[in-house]
Amino acid sequence: MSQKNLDPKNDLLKEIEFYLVTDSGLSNKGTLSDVKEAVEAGCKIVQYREKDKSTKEMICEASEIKRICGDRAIFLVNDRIDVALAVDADGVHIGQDDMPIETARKLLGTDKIIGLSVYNIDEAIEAEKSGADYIGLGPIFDTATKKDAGDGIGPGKIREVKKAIKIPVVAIGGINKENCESVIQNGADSLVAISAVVCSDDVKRETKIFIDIIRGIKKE
Ligand code: TZP
Ligand code: MG
Repeated sequence: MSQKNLDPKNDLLKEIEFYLVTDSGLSNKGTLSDVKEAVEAGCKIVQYREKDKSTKEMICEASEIKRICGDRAIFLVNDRIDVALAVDADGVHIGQDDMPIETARKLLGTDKIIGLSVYNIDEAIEAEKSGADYIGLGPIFDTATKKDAGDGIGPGKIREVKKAIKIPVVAIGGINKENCESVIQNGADSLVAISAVVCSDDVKRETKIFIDIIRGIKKE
């Protein structure tokens, strides 16, 4: 599936700065409010990550998120390919223990975006080979948000992974306003900061700050 590198999806995903991943457990004002505020702030990609709700509730919420994203942001669903298909999301984000990429691709088709979580270079190379449109690399720093994420790999690993693959690299895990510069300076195309954004009392303000920092560094 190396023709994916020529796909316009690749360019689109490289233009993204701040990537919102929802977390209803950590959220201060709720998932829908977080999505709305982040998209209003200029966030161009949203991943609906929900671990505690029924399929029925997820389909309902995912439809709302899709509506809020509209033409302004790409909308992906974490893990649940069935939910992504049910609401015709733009794609999915899956992990190493989820459905193999090739199977997910068969279900979703070539137009949909598939992102894969990876922890190291070998998994990143394998992700690209199997047709992932982008990788989520991390945790970059230690994080309490995902209990089984493992130890932070450090921002220097982003540079090594970037050299090894062509698909976009989204950095995730323990990223905040203080350490995000090093993440972009090491070559990440975009970054996720869950707790740093959804725990705040002003998701719009925090998202804007991240976008400004990332844009500033990318322009340097
Ligand atoms: N995958 C790897 S680390 C992580 C996920 C979902 C959690 C990131 O959350 P935070 O709060 O930005 O550290
Ligand atoms: Mg997963």
